[in-house]
Amino acid sequence: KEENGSAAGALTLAAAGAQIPPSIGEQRKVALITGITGQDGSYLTEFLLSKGYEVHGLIRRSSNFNTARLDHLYVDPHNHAKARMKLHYADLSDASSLRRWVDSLLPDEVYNLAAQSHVAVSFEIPDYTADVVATGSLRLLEAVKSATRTKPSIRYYQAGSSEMFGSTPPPQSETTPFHPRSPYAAAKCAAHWYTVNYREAYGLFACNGILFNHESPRRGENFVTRKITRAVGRIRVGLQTRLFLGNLSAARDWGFAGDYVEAMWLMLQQERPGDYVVATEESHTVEEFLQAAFGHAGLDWKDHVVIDKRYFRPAEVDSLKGDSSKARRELGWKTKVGFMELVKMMVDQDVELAKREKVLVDAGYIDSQQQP
Ligand code: NDP
Ligand code: GDR
Repeated sequence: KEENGSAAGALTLAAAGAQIPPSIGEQRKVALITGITGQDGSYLTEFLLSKGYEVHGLIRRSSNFNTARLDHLYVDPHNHAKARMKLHYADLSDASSLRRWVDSLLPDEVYNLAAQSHVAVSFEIPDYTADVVATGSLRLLEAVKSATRTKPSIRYYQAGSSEMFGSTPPPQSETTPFHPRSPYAAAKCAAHWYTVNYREAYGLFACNGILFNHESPRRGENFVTRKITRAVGRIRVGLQTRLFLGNLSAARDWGFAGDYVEAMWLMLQQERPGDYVVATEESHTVEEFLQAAFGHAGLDWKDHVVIDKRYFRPAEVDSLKGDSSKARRELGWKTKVGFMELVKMMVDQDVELAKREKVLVDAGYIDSQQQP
């Protein structure tokens, strides 16, 4: 993979699998995704490519390549005939970059997934979190609004979060009041209302997905589920003994990310725009996740977990459990992967990953890595 020197200054990738041509007389749909290098961005890209879309992703500059979750989709950038995924540099903090790509691509659908998405980190960098999550969404909405003068049919998806419900008790639905408990959640509330406002004020086809936690083997390693399954893998092969965690009594409604990106797309295929809760409607504590993950690997979590105050948050969200009846009824969406299946999928993959790490550690190529 290398940076190409084309005028667009973009990396060009394409689905490794089959080329899906548009039907005769039909134009290929174009999607623009912010946050394409993240967990959801990679699943959404796979999903849209499988539907025959041309996918453009906005990535931010990094001193390291940050496209690891997309590498399996990579095709030589010179293979223009097959390139259906293209990456461009932009940043949610840079309005001009957003406007440039929206204007030049005039996409059919815009998915705003980019965010400083870590709740605990948002207490450390509140100003930056607000700039990217709240004002960044506003910048993108402005770019889309402006582009609708040329192409009125552009549709916009905003990645909202169950964190917006915060301390409001479950079950949480579209009509449940928000009570955010972190700078991240407050910023997501602002983005939510900007999106509603642009729909009401300018008639924009704009939807808020209020997604509950969704995980996968591609989940960032400092979110609690993946932190646990990475530790299980390493403990299983002897690379780690202890796992430091914070509050084990918080309850979350955990689903599979691969299922949730379909709901994003379905929202943009409706006749009218709306806001939808997407959840499994089942809730488990962090301790239950631990029990399930360690148990699946034949381990006892109590032998390894150490409570570390550092991982407690200044304000916690105690209990989340969604009511996604509107999404089931109007979108025909339902979750496919259940809690135990999700835990097993993540543990199995992380045990395999740890086995590969162990080979490199034993050969002296890498140090036994510490947990994030
Ligand atoms: P990730 O943290 O995995 O991905 C976030 C993405 O945003 C990455 O591609 C990241 O780029 C990008 N990004 C961060 N800052 C900027 C910036 N300033 N400009 C441009 N891009 C930026 O998140 P997920 O995939 O898990 O979540 C996707 C979205 O859904 C987020 O908005 C998140 O807040 C929201 N959400 C997630 C839920 C979940 O359970 N996963 C639940 C509800 C909402 P880089 O790779 O360079 O870091
Ligand atoms: P969350 O996910 O805050 O729900 O936000 P996270 O996995 O970070 O925390 C879930 C719960 O686990 C507790 N916890 C720990 N969390 C982390 N990260 N690390 C620990 O060591 C640890 N120990 C206990 C937390 O206190 C919390 O209660 C995720 C993100 O993806 C958001 O972007 C998204 O909007 C919401 O889900 C829905």
